[in-house]
Amino acid sequence: MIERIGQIRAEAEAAICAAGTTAGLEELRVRYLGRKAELPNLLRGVAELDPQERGAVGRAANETRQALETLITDRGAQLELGELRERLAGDRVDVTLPATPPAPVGRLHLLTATRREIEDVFCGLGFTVVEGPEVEFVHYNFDALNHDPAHPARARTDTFYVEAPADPHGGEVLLRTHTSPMQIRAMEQQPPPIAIIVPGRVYRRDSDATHTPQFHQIEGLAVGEDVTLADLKGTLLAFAKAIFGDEREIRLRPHFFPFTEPSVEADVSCFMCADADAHAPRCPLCKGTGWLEILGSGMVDPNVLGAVREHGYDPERHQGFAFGLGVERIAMLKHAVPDLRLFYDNDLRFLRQFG
Ligand code: 2NL
Repeated sequence: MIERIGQIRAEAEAAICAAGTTAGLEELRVRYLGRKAELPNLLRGVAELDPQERGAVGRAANETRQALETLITDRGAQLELGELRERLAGDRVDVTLPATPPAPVGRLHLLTATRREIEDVFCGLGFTVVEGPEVEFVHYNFDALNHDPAHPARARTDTFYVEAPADPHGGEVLLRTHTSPMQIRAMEQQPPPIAIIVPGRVYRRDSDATHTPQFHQIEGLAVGEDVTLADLKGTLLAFAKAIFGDEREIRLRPHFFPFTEPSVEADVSCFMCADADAHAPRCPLCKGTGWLEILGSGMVDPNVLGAVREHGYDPERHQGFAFGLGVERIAMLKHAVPDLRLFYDNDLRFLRQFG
């Protein structure tokens, strides 16, 4: 019987060492140590053996069972590790591969791309971007900006008024006609020095080939103790070069705005004639003048600073410049878009040409 136990042990050891998978190993465990296996059966029968034989057989069988259990546990750990490694190698996911099918990414609308381009230029010059409400109080949209109550822009025929809860300033509520109201709000929140731009939608009662009731503006404001008209000119020149090309020049022409004094309109030298043949006929973009109007600007009127006096702006001590531009106008000039309404038709044949 001792001999038989030795045979079982030798056979089982060889089989366990040769097992190639955890499943195969489990079968061996059942075959050699399971309830119906020979060795456990033998162990159960030890009590019936001759007393002389009992001790030696019982010891040999027990030892063998323990040895085989240890062997199975060790081999099992080895096989499990190997199988885990194999699974990990096989299941590896390359997260840098493109998704399938490739996700359609679309493109930015030309107005969005232009707005972002302009924002980048002014951020590079040290301005911060701030945004504000499109539904405004007359106080922020007109009064604080030195707009005379009789100014035509305030008329029912020019501006969208809104039925809304009473304005704490006692005035009416409207769709903002420019983004300057947010500049007043920003000055209320931040003492000088300040340098911000405010992009956003604005609304006017206008509708023809060159006007839509809603369009996009970017206004800029820089106020400190020594911000001058020269700073305005340098800022606008840097802007014009960044958007229209490094060869561009600008010129300022006197103008009038209620919120600036002096006020100027800024022109950029025409990039179409500059790049064209010197003998070309009258330039279709600048109509032969050599200049393109790009925006309105000026030195902030002291009355505007007076409206935010309680927030640290002293018209005797502080001064600065402001400007306002139409995003549509800049995009039309830069990309020779012939009609403003193309921006809003959502015709993909137009939109796909950009971005
Ligand atoms: C245009 C050009 C302009 C401003 C906007 C402004 C804002 C503050 C103070 C002073 Cl808070 N000015 N904005 C200045 C000049 C021109 O817009 O063509 N507007 C109709």
